[in-house]
Amino acid sequence: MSEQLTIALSKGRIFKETLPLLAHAGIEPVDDPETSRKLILDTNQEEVKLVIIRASDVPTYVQYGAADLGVAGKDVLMEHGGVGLYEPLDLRIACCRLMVAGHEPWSEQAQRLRIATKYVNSTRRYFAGQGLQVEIIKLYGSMELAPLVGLSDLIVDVVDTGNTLKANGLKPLEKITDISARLVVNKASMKRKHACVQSFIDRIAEAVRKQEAAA
Ligand code: PRT
Ligand code: MG
Repeated sequence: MSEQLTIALSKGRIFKETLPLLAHAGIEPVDDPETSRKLILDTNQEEVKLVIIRASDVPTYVQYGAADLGVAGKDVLMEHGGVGLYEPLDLRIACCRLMVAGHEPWSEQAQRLRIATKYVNSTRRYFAGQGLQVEIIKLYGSMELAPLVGLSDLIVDVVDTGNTLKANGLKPLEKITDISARLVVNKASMKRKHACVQSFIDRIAEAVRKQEAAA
């Protein structure tokens, strides 16, 4: 690899679960983003840098070419819309489900449902597909609180173990879709740095296959 490659990642589960895949591709960060305040991390490969940003900002950085590649949840990508991005690889990490949750199943005769979520586009699309016009209340976090305080009838959020729903007296009601993290690539980088980007994708794909085989 000789070309400069910038990879956008978010802290937390995406970073943790992407590390072994990067390691398989021979890339190891020099700093730990959980303890370092640096937003650009060097790696053992001089030409590879990691930029550490909010999960929901990853598609935007890659779309505008501020990063050549990135790792983002399918939930985030569905909201972003995928403009300017290729999505060549399902990394099969950070798996969860996008779900409708609430106290009780909703009935058809209920008045216009109020749904709290940060996934406004996916929520509108899903309920429109059910022939339901709903009122969507955009939140940025702690969606589980909304039905408890009467802000909404339902929520749409990602669920892993379901423990957070349970702890707040909510039930998973309907699965909208399965979610996992995807590798995304800036369309211009895919052309301009083709050999380098393709070789990175191939090595990560092999790492995913090995990880799957070992699971
Ligand atoms: O935290 P920040 O606002 O910066 O962004 P973020 O919350 O989107 O980032 P992060 O790191 O929490 O999640 C990154 C990606 O991981 C998401 O976009 C999903 O694709 C994926 N993922 C996988 C999850 C979960 N599992 C998950 N459980 N994202 C969030 N959660 C939340 C869930 O909503 C619940 O509130 O974690 C909580 C615990 O889940 P349970 O069901 O195990 O209790
Ligand atoms: Mg979070």
